[in-house]
Amino acid sequence: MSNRTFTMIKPDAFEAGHTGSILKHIEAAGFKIIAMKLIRLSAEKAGEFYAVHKERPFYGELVSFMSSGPIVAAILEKENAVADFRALIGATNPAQAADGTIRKLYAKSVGENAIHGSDSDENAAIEGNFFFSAFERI
Ligand code: FUP
Repeated sequence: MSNRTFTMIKPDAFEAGHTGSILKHIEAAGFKIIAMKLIRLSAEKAGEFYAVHKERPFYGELVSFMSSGPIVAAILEKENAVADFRALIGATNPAQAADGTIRKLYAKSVGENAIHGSDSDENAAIEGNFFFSAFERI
């Protein structure tokens, strides 16, 4: 059972002023913040982060959206973190996200869907390491 996951509050949610509300949801669900930073990704860095989607038709839009404004990146800790966090954020497409999930509450569309959550323990570690060095986490 995993105990850490990685998240990003995406440019749409940050720009709309939902950062505080989203962090409140995350903490209320029992996740502890282990590391956190506010940054803006370059297109190059966003492309690197989403390299797994390189061949997908939405890759260009995804890279330009994710580098369009600031994001909040964080490592979160909780028992069963990866699966529980995926449940908390809801389906990729907010139209299909369950009531009360972060995407249902704050996401605009499948492309601009407010928040990221790692989909496996392996990716949680890779993604956390992409943003944070050892001295940046507690
Ligand atoms: P998720 O794991 O829920 O973030 O979803 P995916 O890994 O499948 O997709 C990563 C990101 O690509 C999504 F957050 C938004 C973008 N995307 C699209 O823009 N269009 C799609 O059809 C699917 C994903």
